[in-house]
Amino acid sequence: MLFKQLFDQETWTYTYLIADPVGKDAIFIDPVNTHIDEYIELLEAHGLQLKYSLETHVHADHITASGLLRQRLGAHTGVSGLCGAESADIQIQDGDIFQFAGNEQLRVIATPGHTRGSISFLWRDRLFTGDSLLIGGCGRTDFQGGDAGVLYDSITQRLFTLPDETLVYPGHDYQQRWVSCIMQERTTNPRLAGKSREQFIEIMNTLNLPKPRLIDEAVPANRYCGLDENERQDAVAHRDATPPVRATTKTEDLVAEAKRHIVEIDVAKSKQLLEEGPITLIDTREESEYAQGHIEQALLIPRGMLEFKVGNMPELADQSKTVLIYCRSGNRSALAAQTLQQLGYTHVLSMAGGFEAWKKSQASDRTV
Ligand SMILES: N[C@@H](CCC(=O)N[C@@H](CS)C(=O)NCC(=O)O)C(=O)O
Ligand SMILES: [Fe+2]
Repeated sequence: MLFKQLFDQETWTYTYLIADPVGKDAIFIDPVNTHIDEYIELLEAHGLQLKYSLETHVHADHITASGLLRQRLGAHTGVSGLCGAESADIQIQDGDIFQFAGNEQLRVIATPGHTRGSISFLWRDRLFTGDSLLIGGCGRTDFQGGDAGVLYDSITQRLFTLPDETLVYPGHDYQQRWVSCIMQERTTNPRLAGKSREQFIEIMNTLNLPKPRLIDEAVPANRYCGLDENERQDAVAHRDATPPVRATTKTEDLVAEAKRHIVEIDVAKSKQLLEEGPITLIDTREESEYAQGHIEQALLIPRGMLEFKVGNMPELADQSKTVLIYCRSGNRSALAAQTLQQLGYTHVLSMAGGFEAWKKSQASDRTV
């Protein structure tokens, strides 16, 4: 097998290539968009066929190359179903197994904590931890649904229980270290070795790190596999044309599942509530859609920005205030409503039929 650890100097990110030089199947883990040409050259040099481009999480510090690899090479993109990146081909779940190169298996271990959707991948004796476990450290837990207690549980219960000799390949290293192993991290990682859950939480909650430089750009873009707004339409078209590669959750299933957990109201009821107030109205479409027309008092929070913006908006400070969300047709808003509920909002509503239905009802109001 061919295994390469690649490094992005700008963001200190490691990208991994695992490939079969005979059967030609290849997988990328955490590719960085600025290296797309280099990746293609590398694959071509070995005559490889890129089967999957997978993410350990929605990154905050760099933009992924997954969307470009899908566009250029037809690779299937995969990211955790808990990341809100519905344009990815595969919504990865804990325990999933990616079969490649005959009998090779890449196993998914959910390791939430750095972000809600963080996962690690295990291939043979090699563990790709993303930012869940770094060499002598771990990812921060102060954004994207991060939680220090949850990260402690992920690391101690899911990763430190793997065989001692398992090699740890992190998502970053800021001191030019390349690889570690489970025993080394379990016994010497200063944040974890001999530390209780409470001590770990205390350490993580007092890090006071500055925001990653690219966070405002990277998080929304990575929700769309790193593609910009103009490229996203193609991405969706590609997704729909992609035959299911494995029995994992597709976007339609996620929407149906969300709708089982949230409350939908029709346009007439929405109008009534808006008249009665007080209520926060959110438009969760993209900026370009909002610019072409929106409901007057709606706040724009594109779906990809939701978790990220929620903490900074005074209109959303009170989690018990009613929030009504709409999108174009009612699907994205259902997912967004479920996300807000998971974040602790208690009165969240999604407008069935979305802005399309709203416009129709305005038109019929006028003809009455
Ligand atoms: N200086 C870097 C910081 C990036 C950063 O905060 N990285 C996250 C991972 S997305 C982290 O957890 N870093 C751990 C640390 O800095 O100890 C930047 O601006 O991009
Ligand atoms: Fe990260």
